[in-house]
Amino acid sequence: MRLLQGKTALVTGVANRWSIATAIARELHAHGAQIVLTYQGERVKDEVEKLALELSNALVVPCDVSDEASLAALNATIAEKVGTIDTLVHSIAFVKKEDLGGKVYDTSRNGFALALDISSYSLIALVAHLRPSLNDGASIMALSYYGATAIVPNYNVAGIAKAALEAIVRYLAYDLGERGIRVNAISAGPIKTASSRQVAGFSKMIDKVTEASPLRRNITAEDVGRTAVYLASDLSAAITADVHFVDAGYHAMGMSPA
Ligand code: 0WD
Repeated sequence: MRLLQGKTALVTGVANRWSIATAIARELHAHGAQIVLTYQGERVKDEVEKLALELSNALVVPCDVSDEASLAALNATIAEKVGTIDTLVHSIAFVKKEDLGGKVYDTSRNGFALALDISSYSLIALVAHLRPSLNDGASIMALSYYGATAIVPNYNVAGIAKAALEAIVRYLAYDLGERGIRVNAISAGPIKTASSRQVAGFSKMIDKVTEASPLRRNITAEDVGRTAVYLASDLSAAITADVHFVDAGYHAMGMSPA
């Protein structure tokens, strides 16, 4: 069944083939969605264009979420080239490497502001600019992590930024609910990507989930992609303001097995 036939999905955050956004774009496309990809800068443009070719020549648009002019230009390009969108995927985060380890009390004011700006405020900024291009009944989703609500050593300011992101998801869900627009977070288990490798001790986190989760396995980016299909589709029409865990159940464990 092509759940997303006739829908258009804008997917941010593709940096390379390991990006979670890459798997999400592939799964949305496999279920019939027309895809629009954004890329942050020239550094990743080639990789994103390569992916676009695989996805029925997806439209590729530059977008740096820290730049208001870039966000305004994205909305103008959407309006001109595809009209409106039904799905918006926020798969963006940035934290300085020195803030992904050590002590939270050593986080600089500037490092904190940068992390919250790119990883959290960016969802508000995207919605503010793309609001005219979002169809009523659209679905918005943002990628989060368990470190938003529980202590995950070394995740530090990234966890604080995810806590803000999850709160933003709830408030946007309220604001946009009057148009039937849904806003949810996917809280994904640990997946090896360019960003996650920056977290000190990251591979141990994967081992931990594999050993201690109810399903006794870790998750893949494809697991996240398929959840994104569900959240983008009408199957999840009554689900909003939610944080949906795709972590093999790890978040529900109160204690590791002996
Ligand atoms: O274990 C993981 N990998 C998890 C990731 C577990 C749970 C959640 N997540 C989240 C991340 O925090 C992020 O929100 O998933 C999202 C995607 O992360 P990813 O796929 O793990 O990482 P990556 O492939 O690096 O994509 C993140 C991208 C950036 O990549 P690079 O590597 O170039 O920093 O976010 C984008 C950029 O493409 N990005 C921006 N996009 C627009 N404007 C900006 C910006 N200013 N800054 C970063």
